[in-house]
Amino acid sequence: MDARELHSILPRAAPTLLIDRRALKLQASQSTPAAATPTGEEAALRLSVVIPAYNETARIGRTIPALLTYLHGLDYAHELLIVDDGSTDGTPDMARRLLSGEPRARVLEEPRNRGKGHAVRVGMLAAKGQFVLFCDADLSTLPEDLEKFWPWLDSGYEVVIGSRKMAGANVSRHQPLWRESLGKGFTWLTNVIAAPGISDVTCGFKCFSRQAAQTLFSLSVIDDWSFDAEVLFIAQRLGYLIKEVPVSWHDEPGTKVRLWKDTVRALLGLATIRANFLRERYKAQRRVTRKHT
Ligand SMILES: Nc1nc2c(ncn2[C@@H]2O[C@H](COP(=O)(O)OP(=O)(O)O)[C@@H](O)[C@H]2O)c(=O)[nH]1
Ligand SMILES: [Mg+2]
Repeated sequence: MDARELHSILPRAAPTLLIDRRALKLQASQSTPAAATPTGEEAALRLSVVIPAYNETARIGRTIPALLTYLHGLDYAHELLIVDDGSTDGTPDMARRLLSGEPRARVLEEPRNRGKGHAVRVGMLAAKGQFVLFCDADLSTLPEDLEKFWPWLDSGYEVVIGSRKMAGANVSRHQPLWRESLGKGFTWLTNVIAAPGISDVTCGFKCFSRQAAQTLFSLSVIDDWSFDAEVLFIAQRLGYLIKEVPVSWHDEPGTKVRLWKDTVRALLGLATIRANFLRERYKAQRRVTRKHT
């Protein structure tokens, strides 16, 4: 992409420094655990892909080979991390089999099931790439959509997230009605209670700079389905600019979300975010994000 093409997709506004006013309340004296400065091989590793996986034997037989095909076609160094979330169906063994002979793939195993948020956190903190993408094990959004993220990531946005709700998104197969409604309701509530201005809080396709991933996931504590809201809440409080990018979505049947249990948990999660904020649990070094240069 040449400079003119890049310019055409960047925001029209002049480059600005953005300071989240609420972030000013945060004390500069406390710093978050910083990412260790990457060296050598790690410095050359451009991308880490993190996949949380819970009882996914019925789906990863198709999705891991598809993901590998995409990754093998990349002309930059990358790694793949599958984080097994205490599966009882042999998911880690199957993942290891599918990844045998892949030098840059790892399977991390959690001893018990704790929820998607926990699995994503483990992967994000273990990742060594300059940018870290997490996506769902069913690849409802195809990894090819990452190509739409690069111009934003390369221009300085550190939190770039997929949206199924923006103009330009292509939902070729919807989630079941109850599941889609749950996501929409949760996004609405999150906008009101925690992180305003996000069109799709729960889309399982989000990419962070390594530094942002280390900071945000070190501070986050929620293990369940509401972890996205917490991470976005902290990101906004710390002044990270969040860029939403329309993505494609072809829903793969077999959601692991349970209607009542996960709805209650998600609501409790939003309450937890507010409570943690009041308790200054998300205190961190004040941050000023440059929009782009
Ligand atoms: N629902 C759920 N998903 C988990 C859990 N741990 C990891 N995951 C992964 O999180 C992703 C959630 O996707 P999915 O079950 O398709 O839910 P969807 O959001 O309804 O599409 C998948 O990669 C799961 O394997 C868990 O405890 N519950
Ligand atoms: Mg799914």
